[in-house]
Order: sequence, then C-alpha cells, then structure tokens
Amino acid sequence: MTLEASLRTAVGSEHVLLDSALRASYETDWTGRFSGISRAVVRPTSTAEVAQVVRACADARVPVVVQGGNTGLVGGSVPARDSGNHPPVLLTTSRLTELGAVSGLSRQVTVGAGVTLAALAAHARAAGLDFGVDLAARDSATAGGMVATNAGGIRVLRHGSMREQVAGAEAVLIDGRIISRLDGLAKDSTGYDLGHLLAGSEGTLAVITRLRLRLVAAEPERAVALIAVRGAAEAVDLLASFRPRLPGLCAAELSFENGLRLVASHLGIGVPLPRAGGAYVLVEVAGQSDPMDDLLAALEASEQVLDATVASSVADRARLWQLREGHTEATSASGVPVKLDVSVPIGRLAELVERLPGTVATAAPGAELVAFGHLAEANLHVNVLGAAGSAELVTAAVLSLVAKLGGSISSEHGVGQAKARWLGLSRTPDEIEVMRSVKAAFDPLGLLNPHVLLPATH
Ligand code: FAD
Ligand code: 2HG
Ligand code: ZN
Repeated sequence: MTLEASLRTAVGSEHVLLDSALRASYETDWTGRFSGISRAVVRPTSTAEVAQVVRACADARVPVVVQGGNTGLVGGSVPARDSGNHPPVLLTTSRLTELGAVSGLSRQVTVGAGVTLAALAAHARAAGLDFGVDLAARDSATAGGMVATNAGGIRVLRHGSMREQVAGAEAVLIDGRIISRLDGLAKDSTGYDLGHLLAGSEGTLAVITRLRLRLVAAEPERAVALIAVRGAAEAVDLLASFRPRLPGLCAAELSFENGLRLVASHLGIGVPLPRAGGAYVLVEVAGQSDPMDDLLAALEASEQVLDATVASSVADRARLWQLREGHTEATSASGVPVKLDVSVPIGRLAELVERLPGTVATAAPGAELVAFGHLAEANLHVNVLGAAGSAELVTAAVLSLVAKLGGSISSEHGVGQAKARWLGLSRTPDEIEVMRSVKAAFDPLGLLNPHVLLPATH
C-alpha cells in the first residue's frame, strides 16, 4: 500500500489533501516569510487517527510537520523551503476540537489540541472561570500549538506562560504509541514530567493530541490606562512603583512612538496622548471589584508619568488594546519584517532599547526598527522592516547583542526555523547535546519537524 492509501484509510479521502491548491494555505506561515511544499495535508479527528497517520509516515520514513492554527512566527508550522525532494506530510490538528467539561473543583479542563484559545477561554468563562494565557492571535492559535511553543502573551505577569497551565497531556509518539496523563492530579512527583517537557518542544518530540489545562478565577472588573513615560528605563521604574500598589495588575505592555503611529495609521485612528513620551506603557488591572480608584491612585503617586489616558468604557479599553495588539498586523501590512523575540534581565532592558537602533542600522542601513513587547518579562519584539535582503545579518547582530546582555534569543515564540542556527547563543554545547539526546529518545529516526529548533549538524 502507498503512504497516500494508508493515510486515506486512516482519516478518509476527504481529509487527505493532495492537490497543491488545497494544500497552499497550510504551506505558508502567518508572516509570509516561511513556506515549503508538503506531500499531503492530513486532517485527523481523533487521537487514534493521529496515531495511524504518524505510524504510516514512520513506516514510510516520511517526515511529519505538525500544525495547529499556523499563527507561529518562527516558521515551525510549515515545511522547510528545501524539503522539495523529500517533502513531509503536514498533519493539522484543526479537527481535534473536543471541549471537555470544566471541573470547578479542580479548576481544570481537558481539551483537544486543535481547540482555539478563543474557544477555550469562552468555554472557561461560561463555567465562571477563565483561562490564564491570552494573546492577540486568540481566534486561530490552538491549545496544542501554544503548549508546543510555550506561548506567553499579555497575562504572563499574572498567570505565567503556557507551561504553567499544563496539568497533563496526551501525545502520540512517532511509532504510533500514545502516552496519556490527563488525570490532572494536583500533586504528582513521579519522576520526569513528560507533559511539561512537551511545552516548548515545537513539534519535535511528539504530536500533542489532548491537554489537561489549569483554569483561573474570573476577574470581571477591569481598568486600563495608556501611559507616556520618558523612555524604557522610566517604564521599568513605573512598573516597579505599580507592582506593590496594584496586586491586581495583569498586563504591562511596552511600545514606542513610531510603533504606535504605525498602528494608529493602519487602523485609521489617532494616538490618544498629545504629550508624547519616549515610551508608552499600557497597563490593565483586574479584580472582583472595580480597580479604577487603585489605578488612579497609582498614577497619581508615580513620578514617571508624563501623560496618561484612562479608559472610561469597555469600548475605550478595546481601543487602547488595539493600539498595542495591532503592532503585528500593522508591521506586516508594511512588508515582511525580520521578526525577533528576545528577553533580557529587566535591569538591562533600557540598555537593549538604547543599543538596538545602532545595531540594526549597522546590519541593515536604512531599515526601520519597530520594537514593542511585554514589559514585566523584559520581552522585546524586534521587527525590522526593509531588511529582507539582510535578514541573516540583522538576526546575528540583534541576537548577539541580546546574548551579551545575558538574555534569551527566544522569549515566547520558540526557535523554529528562524533561529535554529543561533541556538548556541542561548544554550551551551552540553545543553544542546542533552536536547539532542532527548529528541533521539522520542524520535530516533528524526522524522518529527526535523528542520525545527535544533541546528543542522552538517
Ligand atoms: P502553529 O503556528 O500551528 O505551530 C507552532 C509550533 O507548534 C510549530 O512548531 C508546530 O509544529 C507546533 N505544534 C502545533 N501544534 C502542535 C501539536 N498539537 N503537537 C505538537 N506540536 C505542535 N505568541 C506569544 O507567545 N505571545 C503573543 O503575545 C503572541 N501574539 C501573537 C499575535 C499575532 C497577531 C500572531 C499572528 C501571533 C502571535 N503569537 C504570540 C505567536 C503564536 O500565536 C503562538 O506561537 C502560538 O502559540 C502558535 O499557536 P498555533 O496553534 O498557531 O501553532
Ligand atoms: C505580541 O506580543 C506577539 O504582540 C507578536 O508576541 C509579536 O509580532 C510580533 O513580533
Ligand atoms: Zn508577544
């Protein structure tokens, strides 16, 4: 039997896409920077079907690329450009959309890997709880993809990243075996935590099929403000003064004037603060009762505030959030950016911000730098427009600077194809060797996302 015939037997003919026009939307990533040909796109609907698909591919020695919502920003969800002679099967989790019953007592839920963040959050809210991670790609990003990249987003300072939400996982290994630990025990110290190992594995170890996820208390009352400060150092000081005053602080997002103007012009709206600062911080405070008075008092007490606008309605809040969350779309609407996602010790954030323009200008003269990010984690998204021809130079220069400052080359998006070559800037040779051993233990034939995360050895 051919591989195609085995795949049809596993999932049904209508879910094995062979036609290039039908495969096309799966083969290019969200940024438009990464694309590659697949042999087939396969859409299983259950764990058993995933196991059959993966085993058939392993028997035929054909690589498997795993895809969730295809919103990843590092090229991990699509085939490599140069896989033409030996194209992988692309396995999409789009039909793994089970939503289990919410347990109010354990504050957990079991969901299929292909459930979108928006569906998961709505499901939790309908049961009087909430999901702790949120990010702008919520309508498409999936639970499985978010665990696989250890996604962060806009609530990390309150609830942590995706790994912290994982209470258990079910996954299919390359030989079709299923490991399943979805009991969600509140305490369990029985050796290695395989579910947590899958967080950040970027599809290189196993196909995640279901997840047991923690939920958090709903905090229905919100207050949001956009604050202008002199620069990145003052943004950090502002955060330091807010933290003890605002225990309900759940977001602190950083942007700069050129980025805000780009987003405002993309959305056709004005920037709401007439007195510009060198940097802007969007803060959100949440609670069971209205946190507005606490936010106003914190603003009053802060020495760093140059100007601020406080949202007075739900629509106002959404408008302020649009200015922050619109950066990715607005940047992409101006071209295909070189996109980097880095973090440094928070005490060195101001230095990073100060040194970035010179570093980028040297690597790609005339390119435009748009930086923004998550202030509390000192996580900066470095987008460089007009540098497509110098992508490698820009990447090397920015990531080397970050490494010198003691930071990480991948804060929350993963390593993917985009940064595999530079893994050695953030991990020692011994650490990379151990990572390779872990990969080999899960995937001895090297068939799962072979182009992702670990640098090629040849
Ligand atoms: P995909 O893009 O499909 O895949 C991502 C990686 O996970 C790939 O390596 C893939 O092989 C692997 N994978 C997917 N599903 C599985 C599975 N079931 N089993 C094993 N491996 C799997 N990220 C943040 O961290 N914070 C943000 O604030 C944020 N904001 C964003 C805003 C926008 C507008 C966009 C477009 C993206 C943003 N992202 C953000 C990036 C992206 O949304 C996340 O990386 C997300 O986790 C990807 O989920 P996905 O389902 O789209 O995964
Ligand atoms: C965000 O924080 C996302 O908005 C996307 O992580 C970052 O587009 C980017 O570079
Ligand atoms: Zn981000």
